[in-house]
Amino acid sequence: MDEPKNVPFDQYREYAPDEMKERAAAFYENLKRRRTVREFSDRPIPDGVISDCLKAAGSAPSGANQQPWHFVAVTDPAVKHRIREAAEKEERAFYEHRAPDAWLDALSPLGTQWQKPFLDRAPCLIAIFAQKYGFDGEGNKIKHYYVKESVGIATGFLIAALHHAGLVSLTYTPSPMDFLNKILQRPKNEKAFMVLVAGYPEKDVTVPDISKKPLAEIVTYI
Ligand code: IYR
Repeated sequence: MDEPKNVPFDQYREYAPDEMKERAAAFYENLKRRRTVREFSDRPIPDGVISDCLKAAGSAPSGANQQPWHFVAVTDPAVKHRIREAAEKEERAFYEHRAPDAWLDALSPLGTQWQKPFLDRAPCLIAIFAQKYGFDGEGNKIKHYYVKESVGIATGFLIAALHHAGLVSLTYTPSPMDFLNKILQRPKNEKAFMVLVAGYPEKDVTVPDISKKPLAEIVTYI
């Protein structure tokens, strides 16, 4: 067992209460402008932006700091197209056969359909993989803890980072997503968690007229 080694937490910054209030409010004001967008421009993302957003994602907390994630940033049009073809095959089966009516009803305000042109058009598809287990130096399997929670948090950081940079994203989850391992050559210990589509919104894009639950509905103070 490694002995724990602690170092001073120099990066911590305390803010005076007024500044704290201001920051908390400003962060919310910024984050609430984020919207999921389904129509993307084909404008490329400036160099280095996706890498910095991925660094932000990789800074997320994780079970036992195992960082059980892998991100594949796809900008190659040929690879994006293969993803589109494989995803649309699953989506078509979902919309035309597999989805129960109740699920289709729940989706109707979003106006989704099996065609996914954004998979070709958006400049970057970030495939996020969850590592169900890892390996030690000798190639033995290592159990990973709280994998979904960890990858979910990292994905949240990534969505917030993209928004902060002035890009939009779409949390896209075709089901099943096994085709991503094949196309992106990811190993068996990794399971696709989500595709985060990233880029600029299409010109004059519209978004569904939906709202978030009020605080009173989502919070209990005791
Ligand atoms: N994966 C399908 C269906 C879908 C499911 C949910 I839950 C959504 O919030 C949106 C879509 C699709 O992307 O069309």
